[in-house]
Amino acid sequence: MFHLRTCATKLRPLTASQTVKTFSQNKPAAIRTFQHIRCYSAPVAAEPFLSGTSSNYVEEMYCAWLENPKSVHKSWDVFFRNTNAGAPPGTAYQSPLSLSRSSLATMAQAQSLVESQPNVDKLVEDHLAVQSLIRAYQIRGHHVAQLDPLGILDADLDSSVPADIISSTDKLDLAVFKERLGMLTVGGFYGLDESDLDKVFHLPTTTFIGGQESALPLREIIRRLEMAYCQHIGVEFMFINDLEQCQWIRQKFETPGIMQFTNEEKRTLLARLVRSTRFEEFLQRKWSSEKRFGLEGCEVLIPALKTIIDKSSENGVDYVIMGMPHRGRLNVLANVIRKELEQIFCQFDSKLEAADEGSGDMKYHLGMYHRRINRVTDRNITLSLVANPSHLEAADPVVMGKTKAEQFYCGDTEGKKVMSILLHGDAAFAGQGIVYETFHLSDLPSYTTHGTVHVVVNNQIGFTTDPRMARSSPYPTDVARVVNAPIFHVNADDPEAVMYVCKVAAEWRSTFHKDVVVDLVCYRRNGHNEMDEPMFTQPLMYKQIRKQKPVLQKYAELLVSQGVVNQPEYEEEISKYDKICEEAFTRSKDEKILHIKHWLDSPWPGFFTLDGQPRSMSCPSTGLEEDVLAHIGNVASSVPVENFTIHGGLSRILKTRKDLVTNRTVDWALAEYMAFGSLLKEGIHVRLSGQDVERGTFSHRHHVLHDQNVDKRTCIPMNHLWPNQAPYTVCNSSLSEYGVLGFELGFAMASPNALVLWEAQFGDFNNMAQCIIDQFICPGQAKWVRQNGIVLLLPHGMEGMGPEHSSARPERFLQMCNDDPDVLPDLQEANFDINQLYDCNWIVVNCSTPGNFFHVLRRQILLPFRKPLIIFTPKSLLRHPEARTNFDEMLPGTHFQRVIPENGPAAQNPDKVERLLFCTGKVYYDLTRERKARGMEEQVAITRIEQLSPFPFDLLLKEAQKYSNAELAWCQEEHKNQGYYDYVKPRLRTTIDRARPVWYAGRDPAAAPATGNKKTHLTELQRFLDTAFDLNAFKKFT
Ligand SMILES: Cc1ncc(C[n+]2csc(CCOP(=O)(O)OP(=O)(O)O)c2C)c(N)n1
Repeated sequence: MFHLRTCATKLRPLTASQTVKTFSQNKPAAIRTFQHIRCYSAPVAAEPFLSGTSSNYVEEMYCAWLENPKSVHKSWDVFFRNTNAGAPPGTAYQSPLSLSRSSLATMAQAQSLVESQPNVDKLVEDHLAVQSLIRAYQIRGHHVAQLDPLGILDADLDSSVPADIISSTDKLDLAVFKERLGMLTVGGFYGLDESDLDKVFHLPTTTFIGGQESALPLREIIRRLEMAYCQHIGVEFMFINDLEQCQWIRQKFETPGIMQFTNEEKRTLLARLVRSTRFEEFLQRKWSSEKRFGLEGCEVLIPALKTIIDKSSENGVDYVIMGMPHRGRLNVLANVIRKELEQIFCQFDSKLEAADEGSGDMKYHLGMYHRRINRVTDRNITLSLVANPSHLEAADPVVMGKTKAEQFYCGDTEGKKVMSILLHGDAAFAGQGIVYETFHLSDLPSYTTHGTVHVVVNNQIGFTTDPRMARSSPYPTDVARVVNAPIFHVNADDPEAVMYVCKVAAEWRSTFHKDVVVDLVCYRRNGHNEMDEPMFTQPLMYKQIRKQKPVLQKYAELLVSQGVVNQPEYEEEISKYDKICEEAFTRSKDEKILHIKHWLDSPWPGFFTLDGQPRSMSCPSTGLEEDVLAHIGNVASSVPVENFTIHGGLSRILKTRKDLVTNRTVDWALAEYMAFGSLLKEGIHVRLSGQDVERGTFSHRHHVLHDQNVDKRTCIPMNHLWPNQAPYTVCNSSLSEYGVLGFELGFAMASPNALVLWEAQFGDFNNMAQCIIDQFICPGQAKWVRQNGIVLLLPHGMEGMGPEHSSARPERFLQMCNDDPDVLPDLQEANFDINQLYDCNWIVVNCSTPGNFFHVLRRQILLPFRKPLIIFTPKSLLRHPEARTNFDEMLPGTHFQRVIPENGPAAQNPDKVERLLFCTGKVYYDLTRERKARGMEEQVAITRIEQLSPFPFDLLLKEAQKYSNAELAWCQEEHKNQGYYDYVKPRLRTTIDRARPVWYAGRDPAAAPATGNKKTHLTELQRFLDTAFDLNAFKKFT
């Protein structure tokens, strides 16, 4: 309304034709998009009926009138002429008599202006009513669409028809229609009645139901609305707050006759349905008692996916990354990705031996990567299905991350070449929070993949649970509304409707680069898996399902009746595919060995040898030339752009950095800078993501500088290091751990030549991402033979900050390490340390010096293979004056130190040492301070284990042997049932062949990771330090 008033005066002096000229210059030709140009005069705006959505309608009328005064009803012509002639507010049009007494007076005043049209008020009202009706269908038509193929459930869990829709399921059955229309008239909602049905109404520009016609009888308007919104497609889109996008969707679904298919397309669709259906039938025949999570009841999924891929390929996409759950996965592998059938079939053979290292996974979890020609578009297309655990929806962010990475590496900044498709079950899509977390990444600059096509296999059941018990939202897809994604519900027993929405979904993605959802409302013909009895819990539904004709049969009959195919052709198509399956089955019997490698979803060409081995089994020095260190240090302590004002406090921080560089030392932040900066120089992309990582939770990092005078002007000095460096990405993430860690894991999957790091705000928040850690990072290589070099930075340390924010839970990571605590490896083996790394499932470190942190980050990339790296990072040590490293320890020839041995007075005279304390991380500084205070530097040696896993047996054996008279003790600041003790103790014992006991100095067992009381914290600290330095403490136990 604001615009109505402001624009009006400008237009007033113009004639209609003059105004038309001005207006049409602003109007794009292609789509009937509605501009935000409001061009009424103030008096018009003051008309009582011009409020809310009705103003749109009148505005459209006005535009039409401007273009051609005869194109609108006479009443409108009079109304607009009166308005432009300057009729005072409220007099150009008169509101209905019934409204108020005062309006009667106003009407009398204006009567002369509208004399030529005594029924103008009724006409305006009726037009407004029709516009409201059209809008009601656009907003709520999907509630009455016939979406359930079984006809027993309402897809929105609500059987009522919205009160403002004149729909009947009998499609304008006159009796029902009359009844409903009558109800509306009585309620006075529209003021329309049966006598209006044959009146002609001008159509607003916000509908496309007219096709070439600008006016239609009401009866036809309703019929067309029903055709567009209440058949087998339910379109949910009116929540989208972008007019162009809404117009686009309206045009796609409302235009009469838009859903047309050629006979060729219909035959292709039938052939795809044949493959989908017969594949499941074949598996059922051959392995009737094997679980396969068949697709029966949603066979249309295969042609649906193929349509999305064809259409996307046509629009320029050449790489599609997919994630999907169990349902129909084998079918997708066979018929969408085109995995060789014999490879799938031999997975059912329980006698096949596994050829690769690792423990493998169930056949319906494995991934796949395949490059082939898309036959429809004749273009190359790469399809990748990401391997996933049973944990539903957990792969969503992983797929997104991998997609983002693939886009990044091929410079696809708008998602035109690489896209993702995510499949979901209805129960999981509604129930799993990770879906929401993933949606919230979809539009963030450093995380967007420029639109994902989501396909929901909505079989209206989750294992045994009815949707009415499984969700509180009307549809399982409502979560997508948060990102303004349009949602296309479609009855999966209407294959052409499904193909149509899939085409539109793919076009939407390539037009707007935003997410879109296709909700395939279907059913599950069998139990949850093939062994399951669904009648126990869904008797009525399954009685109906038993009667349900399979979609292939229905569609074949339809095409035969239309003469598109004949019966023999159809049967020929079936036997052709059955033969393909049979032949593959025969070949599958020749397979003697099962290669999980054939199921790799992310190959890294060139990184390994042809047979998948590392190119070497050594790691070069991770040190750097002094000038490189100095250069990075100088950039890190400067602002590399002109006229950029940074905060005064930051200037001081940069000054401190500068002093460190001058003194040839690094603190933690500088060490990290040097590791990242040097890798960038070597062409390695570095990506650091997590909450507030740009500055760093502890305000130590400051990788993004903010101009204090110019809003949003930032500078990333790391990207100003070298002329041809790799790009550095540092991005504050959404407040999600599960989603963001999953995303970064996916990003790291795409290439071995990137250092991808996720930092938890505090280490304990890693448990919000537990599923990614437990299901992907820890066992990923064992299950799916794919390596991953993701780095987790987990701030950890008992600093009196309470039970939260203290522990990154090292015990959990260590408990999941795959090395044997009781077996001493062959320490004489060449490259023992590298072999150990190669064999482990992940590397767990806790560095006590910035230099070692620098080395381990660089080693992560210089290793000839990739393993996840878990780093417990410090908090107070970030600023600890002793936690510094001299450049000398970072020069060429230096390495990451798995163990930092005692190097003080005790090491000079090891025989005199009475106790050898082993520790890791920050407690080292407490121990050395205490030892010094007690003057025990000759009696107690302190050795730091920097790499906890794989356990440095070789180096620790040397330490133990060196201090042969000393008692051995493990000291940690964590509680006894936490931290590292349970991991370290048996391994230390194995190292020394159990010749000496390994004592414990640390906090007592506890339920919480740390006390909430500062005094207790300090008391506990002092108590375990006392134990560590009381040389009699363990005597009583011997
Ligand atoms: C996170 C998670 N919780 C529980 C399960 C166990 N589970 C496996 S399938 C399934 C039902 C899934 O229903 P839906 O998402 O509708 O897919 P459908 O099996 O019907 O295709 C459940 C609960 C699981 N796999 N993952």
